[in-house]
Amino acid sequence: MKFYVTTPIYYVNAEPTVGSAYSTIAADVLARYHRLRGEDVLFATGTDENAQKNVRAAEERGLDPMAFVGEMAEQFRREWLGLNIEFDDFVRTTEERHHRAVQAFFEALYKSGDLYLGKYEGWYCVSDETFFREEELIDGNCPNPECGKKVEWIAEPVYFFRFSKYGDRLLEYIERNPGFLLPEFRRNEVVNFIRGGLRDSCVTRHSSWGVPMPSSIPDSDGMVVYVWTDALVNYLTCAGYPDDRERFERYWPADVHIMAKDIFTRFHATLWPAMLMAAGLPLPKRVVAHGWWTVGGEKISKSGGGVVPRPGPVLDMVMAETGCTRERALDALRYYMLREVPFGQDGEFSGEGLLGRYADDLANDLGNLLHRVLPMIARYRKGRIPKTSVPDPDLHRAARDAASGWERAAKTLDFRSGLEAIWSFLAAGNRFIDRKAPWALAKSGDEEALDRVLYSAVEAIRIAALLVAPVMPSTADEIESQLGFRDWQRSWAQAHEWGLVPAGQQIGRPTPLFPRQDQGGNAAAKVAASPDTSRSKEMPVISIKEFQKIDLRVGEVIGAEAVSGADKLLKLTVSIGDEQRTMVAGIATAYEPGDLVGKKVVVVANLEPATIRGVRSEGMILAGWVEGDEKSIAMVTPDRDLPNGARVT
Ligand code: ME8
Repeated sequence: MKFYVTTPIYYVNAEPTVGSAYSTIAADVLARYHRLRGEDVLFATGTDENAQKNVRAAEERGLDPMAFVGEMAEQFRREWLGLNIEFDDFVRTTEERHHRAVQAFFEALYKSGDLYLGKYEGWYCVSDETFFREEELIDGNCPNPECGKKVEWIAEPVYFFRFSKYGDRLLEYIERNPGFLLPEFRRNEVVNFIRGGLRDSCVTRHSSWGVPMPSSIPDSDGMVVYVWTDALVNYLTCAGYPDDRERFERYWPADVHIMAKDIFTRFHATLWPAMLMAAGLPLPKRVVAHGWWTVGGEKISKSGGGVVPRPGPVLDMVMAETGCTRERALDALRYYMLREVPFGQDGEFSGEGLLGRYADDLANDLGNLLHRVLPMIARYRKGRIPKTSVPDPDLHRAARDAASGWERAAKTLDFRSGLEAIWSFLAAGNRFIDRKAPWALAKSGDEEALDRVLYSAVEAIRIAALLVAPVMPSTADEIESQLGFRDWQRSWAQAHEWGLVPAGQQIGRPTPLFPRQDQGGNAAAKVAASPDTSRSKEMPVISIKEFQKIDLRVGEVIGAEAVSGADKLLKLTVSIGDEQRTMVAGIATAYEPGDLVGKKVVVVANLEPATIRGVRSEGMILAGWVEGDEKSIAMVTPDRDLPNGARVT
């Protein structure tokens, strides 16, 4: 059995956001699950580098495009590794192997007779890398409501793909393969799009940036393949097309293509299958569109304006608010994104939502189960797992139901339902302990009954760790280690078995999985306040009235100390006139506490207080930084001496 899953390949015009992380995490979860099932998994992701918008982004920064895309691709790769994404292939569309694949694919299209030379006259949006007809524009601009940017007029000889010919075949294919396009409501959108009539699609551009058309195709001098066509072929490149036939036969067709709704209907659900039909290649088995993550109702976009939550600062926020490790914060983020909204729907990304899931589902339901049981094993059985062969039938059934629930949900990428099934099982586990009251059994001296209850509870925890492993891999490792496993080989089949924890196994050191601190902090504000220079140019315009709501004051640092357990935070005492405030500031990478006393700073005096690492913070100190360089953090300070408490306007 093989399983080939893909994410979109991302434009490298700006750094990844939690939006781009979403598709990648979803693909990683599926890949991990299928690996646990013993399947031969190919999980491919990568970067879409031949876009004009990447060149523009490089030019804006005064950089050479090739050097720029290389650097950005590396950033994406590192970001995914940091999010514990276990991809098997990372393709860059500037790679030679990809050029080979695109050219071979175009030769196949040309042979099919479905490529013809024509002239394109029309509009092009560089931001969306999409052609539009005059009547599609809105006020002369890009009709995509998320974009609305200026379009450019193009008149050039190009190759067209005879897309119009494939409408009926596509409709028939969709009809015959109900699981091909998901979710279902989007399938209907695609059907309507096709019924509305497909227009032949322009598949080349005149440019020096991109994959050159193969020289065997006549009159294609100076032409490169249109970036969307080139990008879609990446799915073949990773499967070994065209040279590695063995690999290609093994992995193609892909089992699942994952992407957001914006690139589903026009590209992945219609153009791509039609081109594959023309080239005589099998179609992917599933094409699945998820929704958009938004902030304040606006799509989170790499280069967009407004708040751009990026994974790093979001994890920092979770760590600061809860005191957990980076690994746990990451698993919390992975869990939150898949549990919070049904795959396919849009969702509002919020720090409060994430911390709510952390507290309720992770610390409470999952963490509690572990932390109730392990201390009892330590206390009543000297840390050794008791021996018994009788499973608790209800708990055993609940475990099997959870495993089957996840399996069903994974087929249609219904992650939320899959996690709900697992969480019903965790609830059953916690109820089991309440009902059986092992502490009472210990008191009454019913040793056999106590063994049975403790062993069943441990088995439930082992299975829970396995079930959550695709979504929260490092948490599963930690739970297993606390159960005393060393080098345990996980496999999905173990979710249906009972009695795998060896009797007599010595448990590990119980440590809080998802530690808790005051959850009352203003997490949304902190996500929003994560330093981010890339969005500064396109921040929304605010009125003077809105600005005046911010109470900025001159303050003087009169005390500074480290915050225990947090290397980036300092606890400052700041005098703002009549008042002294405690403020926690993430500036420890750039300042020693001793440097700060006596410094004048500018503070936001009316920020909602938040508890960070157990310290109540009553304001925010303004500082700037060069993104990614924590040593560059510099506090804002008045140019001339001003009294403490003076207003800054
Ligand atoms: O479209 N919510 O690249 P891209 C959810 N290069 N998902 C989001 C998101 C959000 N707010 N923002 C981004 C391209 N994504 C092309 C793809 S594929 C052959 C070529 C995710 O960098 C989502 O998967 O604009 C979306 O489809 C993808 O990033 C777009 O990334």
